[in-house]
Amino acid sequence: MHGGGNTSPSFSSFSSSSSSAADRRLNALVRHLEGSSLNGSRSIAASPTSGSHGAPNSVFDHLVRAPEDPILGVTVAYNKDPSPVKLNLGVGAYRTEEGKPLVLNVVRRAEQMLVNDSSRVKEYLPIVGLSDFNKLSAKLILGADSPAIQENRVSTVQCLSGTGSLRVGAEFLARHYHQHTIYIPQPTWGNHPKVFGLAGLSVKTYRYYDPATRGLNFQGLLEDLGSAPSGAIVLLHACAHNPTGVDPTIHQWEQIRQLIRSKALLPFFDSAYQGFASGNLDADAESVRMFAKDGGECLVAQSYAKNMGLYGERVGALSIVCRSADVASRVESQLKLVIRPMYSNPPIHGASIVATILKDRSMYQEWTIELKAMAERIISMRQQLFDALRSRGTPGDWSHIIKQIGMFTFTGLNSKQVAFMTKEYHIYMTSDGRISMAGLSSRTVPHLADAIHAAVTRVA
Ligand code: KET
Repeated sequence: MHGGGNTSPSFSSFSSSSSSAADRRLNALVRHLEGSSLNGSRSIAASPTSGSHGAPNSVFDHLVRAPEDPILGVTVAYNKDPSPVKLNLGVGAYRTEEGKPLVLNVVRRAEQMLVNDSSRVKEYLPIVGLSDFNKLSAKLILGADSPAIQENRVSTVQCLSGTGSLRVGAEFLARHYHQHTIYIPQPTWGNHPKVFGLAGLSVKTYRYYDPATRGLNFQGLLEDLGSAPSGAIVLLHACAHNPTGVDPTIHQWEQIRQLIRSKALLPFFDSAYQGFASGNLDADAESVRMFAKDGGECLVAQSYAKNMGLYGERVGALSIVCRSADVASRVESQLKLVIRPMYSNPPIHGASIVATILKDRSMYQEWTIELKAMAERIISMRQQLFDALRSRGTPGDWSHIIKQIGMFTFTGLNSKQVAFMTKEYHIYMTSDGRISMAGLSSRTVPHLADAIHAAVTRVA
């Protein structure tokens, strides 16, 4: 137990990393690896002297091939398929109507400005990253008028996109927060349990999605968070829940907030899709802002992968909203100790692009217009797919396609139907039936609708 036995969720006292934290981390790692061994990613060590196929012995001879990642592995399989009609609806990455990746005009413009500025150098950034980027990122998610920002109660560090921000936040909590249980929604983004488990947190789930209604299981959510131990960490998707596309209403968010605060749970927001749910950056940040405004503490991991199309630049931020400026500055000092031995300091290019755009009024404006266009194209794909299934008379109620929001539709197709669609129609998607609407276009909707129709009529 850290924090001098303090059981309230506050960061007011710290101890340096102790052996018990290290033990927990190691145990979590072992548990994770053992769990994976069921899928064949770990095997019993073979005798180092027993060579096979006449090749010299390797100290890695005992390794079996690990399975591909459930999401990124879909792209690997897609790339191997020679079919001209193949369609990748696996990873959540935006494509144009022509099926091409999109670099936003405003991003090109910012990059051009950066390249033309010969005063720019390639020195290391500070451990916490680019200062302008951090301030602007906090403002983007918490709002320009955020009291927490005005009172200097927010500590923000630049991290390696959303994933890196979650991991740094998780490592920080495992070292310095008194509760090590994190509740994640069921289902959630497949990487969440691994990120938190490997950081040394103990992962539990709360009910979130109701397959019967294809909507939110609000009662189940309230019950599960209501029976969570005081102080437990709660992972919340800020908007555009992945994979379900189901978000609480504002009224439901308010009830969740009250429950979380009344039980002194610690909210950890994952904001990977700000602007993608509604097309409006402020509306999509409303859930986070409700929590930041009430004076309580929370963590927020932000990603610019989707909303600025900066996937491969790995640019994101972790903000920790604290009770006081003094706590926030101590939090930051400890975040530096998490980051320095992990990757020392973050890369400069992506964060410079973001800062250039966020600090210039006209570039910011241009970004919001391009972002809205992406969100609207996704929304129009929902309507087109829904209409296409209706016109085919595909059995079932497909209204969830137009009700869900964000990048994904959680179709309700089972893993056999998904496998059938991949085999017969060369359509690639995750086995849980999630499709990335951002990978679809008017040209490919009929092919997808044919495949779904065949799957639900021919495969149980
Ligand atoms: N959180 C959520 C909810 C999320 O869907 C993703 C990415 C991330 C964080 C991390 O994104 P980053 O690129 O680290 O900023 N999701 C898509 C890509 C992936 O799996 O890596 C996806 O679900 O397809």
